[in-house]
Amino acid sequence: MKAWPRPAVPTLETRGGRPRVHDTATGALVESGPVEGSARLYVCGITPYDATHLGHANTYLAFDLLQRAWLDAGLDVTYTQNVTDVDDPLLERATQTGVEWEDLADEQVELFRTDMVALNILPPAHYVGAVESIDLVVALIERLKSTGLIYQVDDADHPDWYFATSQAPGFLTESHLDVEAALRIFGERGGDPERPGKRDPLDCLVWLLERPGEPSWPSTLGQGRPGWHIECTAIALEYLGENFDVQAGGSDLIFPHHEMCAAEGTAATGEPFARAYVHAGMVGYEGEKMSKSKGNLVLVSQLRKAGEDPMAIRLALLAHHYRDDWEWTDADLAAARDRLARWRVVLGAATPPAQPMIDAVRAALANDLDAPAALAAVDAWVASASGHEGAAENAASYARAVDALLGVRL
Ligand code: 5CA
Ligand code: ZN
Repeated sequence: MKAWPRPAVPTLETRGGRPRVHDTATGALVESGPVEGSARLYVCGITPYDATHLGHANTYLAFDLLQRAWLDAGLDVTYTQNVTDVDDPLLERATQTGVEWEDLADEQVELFRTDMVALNILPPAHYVGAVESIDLVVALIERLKSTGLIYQVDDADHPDWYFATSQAPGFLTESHLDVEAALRIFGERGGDPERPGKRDPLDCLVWLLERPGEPSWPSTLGQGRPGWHIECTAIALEYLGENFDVQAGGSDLIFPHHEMCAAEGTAATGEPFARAYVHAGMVGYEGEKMSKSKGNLVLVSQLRKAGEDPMAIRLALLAHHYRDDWEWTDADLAAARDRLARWRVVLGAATPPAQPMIDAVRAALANDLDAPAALAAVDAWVASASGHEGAAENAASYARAVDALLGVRL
């Protein structure tokens, strides 16, 4: 699938260090990325039926900061993102609204691309849909058969294929949930713990056999379509390989999604799936998590249509630490507009050297992508710069650094 155009990232005169990020699996801050070479990142992409709300934007922005920190440390980045372009919620929405599911997906993916461009978010090198990955998914399930962990559910009408998650090495070491909590959350987030005929209630679907009126593809497993988790496992292994640096997404993916991906990936390769699992907090609105299913959405495209500067939207999101859960209000945007205006005032002015501020921004971002601390460092420099003696080149270095490290174009 085509991603979106890559914006220029200014090169700075000095280099930052490797960032540390919070790894969900160990609960610790870990050095992320290799010492040299290419950092490998997988961020779970959208299910394209109602994009792009500010929660999505916040999650992709968090991992955009991670990429920028790696680039600033002199590393290359290999970034892969999927698109869940065939799955139950997409098919249900298409049926409800009387459109073809492919058209709904195409339209929403295109909207997502334009939102990502507006927000100055770096694109993945591999932007990969589930539909175009059917062969990869089937090959991975076939490979997993040798582990004895793949079976058909005991259901004469629909003997769908499952992965015996609960017997897989390392299962529940990413989320650290106990079985009771895992069962409850599995049922809430697209799982089917109650389905009769499974070996264990936590086992997950990998290949759904054909259902009337639903899309399906021929395969050695029978005519059908992929389950959700195996889609990301197959795409990540193909485009990044095993034991890649970071698997990322919102915290709603800690379980079951990333736990299942890790279990499938580890069972298939005998190696850890990812080195670290990094999760962004949930953005809420009007008292609940912002979600398509609840319909309490603020869309990036709506704000843009209303004339909002995308850089103000970006700053409004950056004002919250990526791991925090928080609730969007109009005051966030008003404060971001003011900040953007203050930051723009010093452009072209004679200012003091920007390097101490750049060092402070780098230190903040290297410490678990602490964007609020980075914004505070820029605020302090901007405040000290007004009416100060100095040189115009300093303001140019400042603008380059704010673009390169924070993705804010002044
Ligand atoms: N296609 C799957 C991942 S493979 C999926 O979760 N799609 S999604 O469209 O529901 O979400 C896309 C990304 O946005 C995921 O990383 C998800 O964790 C994140 N996300 C969804 N809702 C929110 C929210 N309210 N706040 C922050 N991030 C969110
Ligand atoms: Zn995913």
